[in-house]
Amino acid sequence: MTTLETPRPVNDGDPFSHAVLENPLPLHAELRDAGPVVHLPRYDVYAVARHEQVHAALTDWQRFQSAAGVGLANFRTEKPWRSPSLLLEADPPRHDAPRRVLSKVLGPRALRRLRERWTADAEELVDQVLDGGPRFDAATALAHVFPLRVFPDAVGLPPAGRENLLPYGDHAFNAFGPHNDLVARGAPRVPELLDWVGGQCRREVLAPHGFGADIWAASDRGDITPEQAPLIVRSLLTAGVDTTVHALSAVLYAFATHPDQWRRLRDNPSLARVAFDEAVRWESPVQTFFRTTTTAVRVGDVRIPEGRKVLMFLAAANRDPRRWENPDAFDLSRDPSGHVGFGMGLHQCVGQHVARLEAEALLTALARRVETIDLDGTPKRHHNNTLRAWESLPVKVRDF
Ligand code: HEM
Ligand code: OVM
Repeated sequence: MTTLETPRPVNDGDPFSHAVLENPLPLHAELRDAGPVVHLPRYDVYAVARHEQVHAALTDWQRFQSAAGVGLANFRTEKPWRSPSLLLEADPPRHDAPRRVLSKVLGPRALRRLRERWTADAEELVDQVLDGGPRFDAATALAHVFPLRVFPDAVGLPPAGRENLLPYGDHAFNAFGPHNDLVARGAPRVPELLDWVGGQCRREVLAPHGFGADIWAASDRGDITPEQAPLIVRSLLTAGVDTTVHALSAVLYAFATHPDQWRRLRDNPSLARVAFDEAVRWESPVQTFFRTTTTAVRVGDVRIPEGRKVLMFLAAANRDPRRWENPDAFDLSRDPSGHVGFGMGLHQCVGQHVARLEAEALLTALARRVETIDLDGTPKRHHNNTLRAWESLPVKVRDF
């Protein structure tokens, strides 16, 4: 052996263990500090955790592909648990048409029609919850409820079976990780959930107006094929619920632990959107995604061979002190743009305007009625291989 070889940084940790899912911050710091890229022998994958390298991988779809899956499973050699997403798990040119259609369907014009209704729905929900008294669970009473009140209606789903949406999404996000106990626990319901979700994507089942109908209309125009339409609807049902639920929990937790920032939002409700993006940076409801190298790639001094999985730590990049001043502070006066909580580049979240509108509606409604919001007991994490989530967030508010 020559002594001239640069040692490849290694980390023995398991990003998907319960200890790390409970508190991933120490592992994130270790990975960032170990170097621009770190090998994880536990899964034989490469990890990037600094903002610079995460951003670079996200925007280099030619060398860091998605079509081999954005989870640990390599679709070149392993059968996916469901047919791959036409958006998330596709590369150009196949990614292009579905992406164009969904960007339009979820774009500013479509959302303008929803704003008034979602604002009224948020006010009604906040009134209902506050009528029950000043103590409640902000996760189960608000964050878990609001997206389910507004989003399935906007898609045009029938009422029956909506209780399947969160379990389906939870499993889908677990399935990006290794086959650990979290995946095993979800597995028994997979056939039933796939069946139900598949059924909801059919044209006859969807309301005549809504995101679902708009996707089918795009197939009438020939922008996508009729075979693609149901899978694009499926993307909404997979990615559109758990993400916003946990992002709303994140922003509520942030405010419950930063009373000075709540005060600022109350004084200036137009900060609601910045507050939400800052919470997405700070908490990163979607913690990680993988890519697969299409060629040998050099990152720093390390050569990643072709066909290898690279784990991108969005959450670690979003708190990288090399990129952010005082990264651990939840601070409405910072400019959070450039965070990678919604990804970056070609696959950057196509539903981010939907998420921001939900957050703006709920935060504005809360700011109108709630003077102070404090933790009222110990919050409890929900563990998921990809999502950072709360199962319970007991709070006490002062209403006025
Ligand atoms: C893509 C996060 C809400 C639909 C993504 C990606 C991230 C993300 C990180 C990039 C994936 C990649 O690069 O491989 C989030 C977060 C949300 C959120 C944190 C809430 C705060 C939503 C909503 C919808 C949605 C509400 C649907 C209405 C999608 C879809 C993609 C995507 C379809 C794939 C886009 C593509 O590959 O071109 N999201 N998302 N997301 N998101 Fe979201
Ligand atoms: C999809 C999708 C997109 C983003 C996230 C996601 C489960 C799924 O297109 O199915 O997570």
